[in-house]
Amino acid sequence: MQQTILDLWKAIIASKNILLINHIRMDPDAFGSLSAFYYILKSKWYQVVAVNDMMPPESFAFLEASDIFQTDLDISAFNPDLIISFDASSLDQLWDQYKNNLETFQSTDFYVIDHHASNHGFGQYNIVDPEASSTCEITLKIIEQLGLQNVMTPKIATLLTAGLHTDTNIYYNQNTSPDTLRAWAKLMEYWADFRLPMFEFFKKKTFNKTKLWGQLLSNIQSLPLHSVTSTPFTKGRENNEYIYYWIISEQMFSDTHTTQEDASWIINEFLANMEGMQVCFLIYPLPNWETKVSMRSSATDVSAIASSHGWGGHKLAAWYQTKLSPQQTAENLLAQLKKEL
Ligand SMILES: [Mn+2]
Repeated sequence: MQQTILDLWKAIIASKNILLINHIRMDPDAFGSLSAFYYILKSKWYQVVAVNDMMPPESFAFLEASDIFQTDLDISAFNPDLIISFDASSLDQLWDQYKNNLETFQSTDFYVIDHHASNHGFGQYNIVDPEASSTCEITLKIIEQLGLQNVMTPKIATLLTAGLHTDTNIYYNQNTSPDTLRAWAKLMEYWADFRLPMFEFFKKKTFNKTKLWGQLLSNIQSLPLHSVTSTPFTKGRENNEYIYYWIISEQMFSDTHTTQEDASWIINEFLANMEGMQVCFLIYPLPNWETKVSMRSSATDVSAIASSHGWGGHKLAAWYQTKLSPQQTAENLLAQLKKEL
């Protein structure tokens, strides 16, 4: 990997036009790693452009880098000498920008920077480290290895913290390593405004969202599993494993002037942290009249349940959609879970 990073630098020095790309429906890691590298290259006077099929979501605007992205660039006219991809784990994730410019991609030096274990190295050159928490962590490593610290700014450091924070769920999930924390410490030393992305992506609550969450909190449903024989130690909490769930109705969204986006985080914030949680799920209606189910578990393989409905996810976090009503979906899922648990 070290050699590939040095080769990347040689390719950068030899280039006039550099094209940066990241995965479709970009997340803060894809956004932060690409834009941090964009500003590093810009400060060295390179001709750099960033492309994606979609502009970044409105919720990234506070990072003040969204305007570097273009969705309708004529890539062959730009005629890049070097293409660098950020946080994409396969070619599919580069979507139409890749499909519509196959010839350019295949005839240009193409570097892939990523941290997904499923990435088999789809670039001509690959800087892929599955041990890294995030592509932002790898990007910082590249910047330091190439001795580019002198062009680091607080803005670039802040962009990199966005990917570290979100891909580790604020240094909580299993992506978090001692190297991740060292990277965070370095970004603090570069004067990253590290609290800003933390607030915007995790802590911020709007008034309407708080009203919706209030309705949900007071309506939490629980179903005890596996009754444990009463002993002096378990007395009063014989049922120590539960299914916890919420069903959100269309009415709740309209009463509180909220949308699906306001609901999605509550499962991580509350249901997933309930004491004795074996499985938990959140069910809500989508604008297309379908119903979305989001599941978490402490050990049960919920991705198997999701794939039985034609969807997927990870062992402990999975999701699916159905055409049934939220109420009917909940009844079916509870019946399915009771059979499995
Ligand atoms: Mn990532």
